[in-house]
Amino acid sequence: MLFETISVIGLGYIGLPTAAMFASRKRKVIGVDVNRHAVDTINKGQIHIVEPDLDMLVHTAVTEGYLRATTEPEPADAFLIAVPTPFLPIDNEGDTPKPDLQYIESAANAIAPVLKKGDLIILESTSPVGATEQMAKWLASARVDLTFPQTDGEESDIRIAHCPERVLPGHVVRELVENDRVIGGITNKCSQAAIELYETFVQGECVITNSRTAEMAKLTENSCRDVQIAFANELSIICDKLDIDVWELISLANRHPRINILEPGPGVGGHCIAVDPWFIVSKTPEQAQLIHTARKVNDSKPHWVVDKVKVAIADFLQANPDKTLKEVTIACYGLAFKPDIDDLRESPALQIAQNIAKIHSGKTLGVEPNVHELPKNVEDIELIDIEIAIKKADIHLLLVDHKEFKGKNFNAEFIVDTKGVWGELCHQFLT
Ligand code: SAJ
Repeated sequence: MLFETISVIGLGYIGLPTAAMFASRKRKVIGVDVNRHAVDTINKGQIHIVEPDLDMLVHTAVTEGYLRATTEPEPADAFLIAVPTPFLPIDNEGDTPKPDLQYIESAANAIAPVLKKGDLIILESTSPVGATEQMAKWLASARVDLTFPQTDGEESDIRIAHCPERVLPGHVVRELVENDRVIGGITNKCSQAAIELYETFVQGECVITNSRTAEMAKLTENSCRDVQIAFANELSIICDKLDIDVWELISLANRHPRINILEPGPGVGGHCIAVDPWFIVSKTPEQAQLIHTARKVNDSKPHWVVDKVKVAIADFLQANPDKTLKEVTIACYGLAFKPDIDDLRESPALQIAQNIAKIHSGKTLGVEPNVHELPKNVEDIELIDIEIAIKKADIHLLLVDHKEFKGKNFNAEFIVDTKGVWGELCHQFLT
């Protein structure tokens, strides 16, 4: 079987690099997205997202004629669905977030009319267990003239598999090629077809399982990381109480040959680690106790940091009785959701800076070397250069360990350091 034409539905952080990767192997790729701006940008050979090396890849793919974007699905031999799986709106504070499969359903309904016998459909979106089977049902009810693997097994007209993406933002282009892939076909032939497709560019091993295990594997990876970060975050709170430097503690414990504690921080952000564990919790609330608790620990960390800033403000005012609260300036260093990226979405650092700006009557400054301007809805935070912040601020709050902040040597009395970057310089060292 040769996949001459491959269609990628959803041209975001996963879909676009994947489409470009197939195109780089001289496959005809049709990218589909409902976002007209994204489609127009890609067709000009440009990109609408930030990811190292992707601009060149897309530019070459488009100018050589292997990649084209459109808003309407067209016939293809394989369809990869890489659309978001966000939460449904939450009614009450404290409710367990539940996954929203509407984008998968829309994608299934959009491609159904152009499907033909022999086509392969792969769901790449991170999904709750059972989502691939659900998608297969949506497709089957939209195309009663075709047979599907959930009912007709190996003899079906259409092949379906779940092959979750597992690439790290910032390293997507390399990891797409190098990482092993979990291949969860609804039948064995579905898995074999998916392997044939991925072998176009994947150098890692393609390992076969069923679709439900593949879904759970992806959720497990991100939940495992979330639980481990929660452990580090909890340690940082315990150490603060016991007057112990958590960074020194972790580096000592990590000298044990079987211990590898991750880093504490201001909380867990991004669109994956802070989201995916809820897909397990919402499905098995009674059983997923540890995973649920980890989510709560990580979600509570930004509030803890804000409380630490309140203490620092009180300490500052006590040491400077001539100053009023309104005259206290706080600088927040780093607003992205992790180091050395420009992505502000679901960022605990930005959440903390915004909360401080809301409760603090003085100035809140933001230093984010990776962005030129803040989103319009971010009010009350003045984006400024690091040197000016160092000079102007009374309280220095380090939220992200961007490379620009490391080794920055300045003398300040009131530092709240959530990443242990300025630890040695701090008079007031908080974790
Ligand atoms: N973080 C810490 N301490 C750490 C490591 C991370 O606080 O020791 C924080 C980061 O600052 C960030 C958050 O966790 O706010 C998530 O960052 P990350 O680098 O751990 O992960 P993501 O969200 O960029 O990408 C993850 C990856 N999953 C795993 O490493 C298991 C990636 O491989 C997945 O493909 C991606 O989620 C995804 O799309 O699901």
